[in-house]
Amino acid sequence: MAYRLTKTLVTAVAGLTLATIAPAGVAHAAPAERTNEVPVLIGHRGASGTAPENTVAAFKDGRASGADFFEIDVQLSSDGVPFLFHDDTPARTTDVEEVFPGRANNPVTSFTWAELQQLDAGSYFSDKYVGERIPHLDDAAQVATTQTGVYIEIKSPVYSPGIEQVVADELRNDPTWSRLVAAEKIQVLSFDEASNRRFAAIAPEIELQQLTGVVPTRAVVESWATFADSVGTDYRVLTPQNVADVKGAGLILGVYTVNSPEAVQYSLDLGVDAVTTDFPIENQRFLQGQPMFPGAGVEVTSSVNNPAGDDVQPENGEYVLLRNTSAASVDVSGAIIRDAASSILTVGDGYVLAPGAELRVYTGPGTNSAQAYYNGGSVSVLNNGGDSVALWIGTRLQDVFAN
Ligand SMILES: [Ca+2]
Ligand SMILES: [Ca+2]
Ligand SMILES: [Ca+2]
Ligand SMILES: [Ca+2]
Repeated sequence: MAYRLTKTLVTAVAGLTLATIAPAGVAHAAPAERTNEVPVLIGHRGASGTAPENTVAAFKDGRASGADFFEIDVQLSSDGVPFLFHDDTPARTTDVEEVFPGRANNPVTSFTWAELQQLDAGSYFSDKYVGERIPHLDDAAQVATTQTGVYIEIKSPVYSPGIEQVVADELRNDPTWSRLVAAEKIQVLSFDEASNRRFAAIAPEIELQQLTGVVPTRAVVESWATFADSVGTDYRVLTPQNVADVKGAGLILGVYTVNSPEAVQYSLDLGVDAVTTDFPIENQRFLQGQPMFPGAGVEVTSSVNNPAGDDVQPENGEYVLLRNTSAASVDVSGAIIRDAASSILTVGDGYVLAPGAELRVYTGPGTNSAQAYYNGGSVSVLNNGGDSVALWIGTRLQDVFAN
């Protein structure tokens, strides 16, 4: 199947030059000066770095970014309603334990639509989003525009039998969706190859993406080209050979979940066509050569995810390093460090960083000092396989770091 959505790759400002940035987190080549090519930009789960994932609030952040798409995850309720939710259970991102005690670790697809509507899907992120509901599939179409379309991931289709037909019918028969299809602003994705093949048979007119944690052999990639238009994969393990294999098979290449500007630049230098990020607002600024974090004074300069020995241990466990890179003192008391899974570290009271001062923020226990604050936790927060962390002081996003 030929790729029909050639973008968008030419919408950038002519002569655009990205700011040179220091490599951090991942080893990569010096940033290239970019000309007028920008990648397709996609907001992950809407914009899950700045709003609760897979909610209308996150879709609105995705739209506000001006990105090319925002991404959603669709599943079927026990009574067959397509709803938007990432995890297989409601435990992490809803108040299910209060509303339906004992059901937190049940499959989210075992709930009826009416039950799902009783859950709060926003308060896990912050009090600002109390009352956000789990959306219906159609809610995404209501927010999307012909500028910012929708990547529809069919999530865990084995638990949502028949979902391919449900999605295909919506895209064809609901005018709010079909106008987006006509504008080439819809793409359907899945990690599940059998589901993708079913979808391609039902709706060959829709752009289709095969997701994969690791790009397989060239022969397998070429077999995907018989039903898919693009491949989406993890930038952290992507190799130049993978890039050559995907492009050699005639497929467009996208990567996830690319949160820091350094990681975006790294991906572009590898030659990817599309970048999915939890922070579309900030990374759109980056791609346009604008300051990503205007007014920010404190940066995340390092993250030690997997120290020698236990990751969470007294005094010397995993930590995130902050530095005041501004010319003024900054009060970081109450600052929040949020990782990609929305796990949170905080900074205690009384921490004011002088210009140039650093602070290590630990997950585990220890004795607080001017240079170290300990959260006293007993469970690792920072994913050893690579994570991203966002630093918030009050409502201002200060920095995003990925390793
Ligand atoms: Ca997804
Ligand atoms: Ca509909
Ligand atoms: Ca370790
Ligand atoms: Ca860790």
